Amino acid sequence: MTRHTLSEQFFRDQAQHSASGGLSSVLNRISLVGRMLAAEIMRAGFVGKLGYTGTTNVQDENVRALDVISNDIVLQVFESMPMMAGIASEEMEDIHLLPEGENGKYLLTVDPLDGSGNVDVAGQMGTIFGIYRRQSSGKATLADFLQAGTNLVAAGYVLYGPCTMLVYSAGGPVNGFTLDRSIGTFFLTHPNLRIPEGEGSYSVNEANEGKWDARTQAMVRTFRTQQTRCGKRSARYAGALVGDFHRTLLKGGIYMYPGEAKKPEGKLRLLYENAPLAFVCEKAGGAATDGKQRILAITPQKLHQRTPLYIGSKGDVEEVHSLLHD
Ligand code: FBP
Repeated sequence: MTRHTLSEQFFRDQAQHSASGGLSSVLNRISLVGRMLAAEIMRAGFVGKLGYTGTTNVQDENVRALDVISNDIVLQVFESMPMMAGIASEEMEDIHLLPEGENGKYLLTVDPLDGSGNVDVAGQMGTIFGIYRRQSSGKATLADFLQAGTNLVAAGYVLYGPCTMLVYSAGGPVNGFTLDRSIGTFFLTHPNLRIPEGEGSYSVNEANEGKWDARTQAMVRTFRTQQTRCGKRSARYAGALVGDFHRTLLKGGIYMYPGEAKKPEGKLRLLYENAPLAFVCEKAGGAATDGKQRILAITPQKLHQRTPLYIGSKGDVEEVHSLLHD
């Protein structure tokens, strides 16, 4: 098998999808974040980094040591990058402007460690990222970050599991790279990923059933009792959005995080979880909505805005819509 490296793919992206040299450098830094975080996760158990810090973040969630470490790694890697103007992170209340990035043309939205609840059970986790071009000049402001996902120039994720993978699109096909830890290099292993139709699992936290409205309960029951267009299908739930989405991307099916009667916006964040994965899913031939509209068409009003998420095979997302609204 020809072993294309990430760098070689960047140059292909540049040629095919007018990804400028700056974007390739940004993606290269994302791969550095992935390599550094993979190493931190692997040794966390040896250095007492599996637990909590005793603090809570802007999401009012208990913060784990690795949440802080992963956010710090993102800041370190991009701190001295002149083409990056600023970062919006799940772990930071406000946008973070980069000292060297006054004239930078890119913005990074990131969930540094998605699924961090899996830290102490050696479960899957991930880093989710989106890259935007600034729409203004001068010092970046919050308004620069509040862009719809249709403006994304690149997006993807790093998956930390039995292997470490980087999956992204720079506007063209979705390509998956696997880290060869022995030499610290990502190699192309999953070229031009396309999400299968008519097969695969459904993925939702069914323990939340009592919190959903009646239509949502009935819709999920249709999947559970195998009465959907695909008939027999398994339930799978990794407890980490990146892990559940990656399986859905490769095997087909759907991941759902519905809104709840008391929390209609649901749990997952638009800017640095739902929109980047929706970008990847659509580039692979799938669909992603909030149960009504395309995730990518939603312009965020707030940095940490949440939306329900239905993401996966186009036919499954369409079936969810008809079960919820017809
Ligand atoms: P964070 O870990 O970054 O907060 O992400 C939220 C998340 O952990 C997703 O990765 C996962 O899919 C979901 O929450 C699980 O939520 P729940 O435990 O309510 O099913």
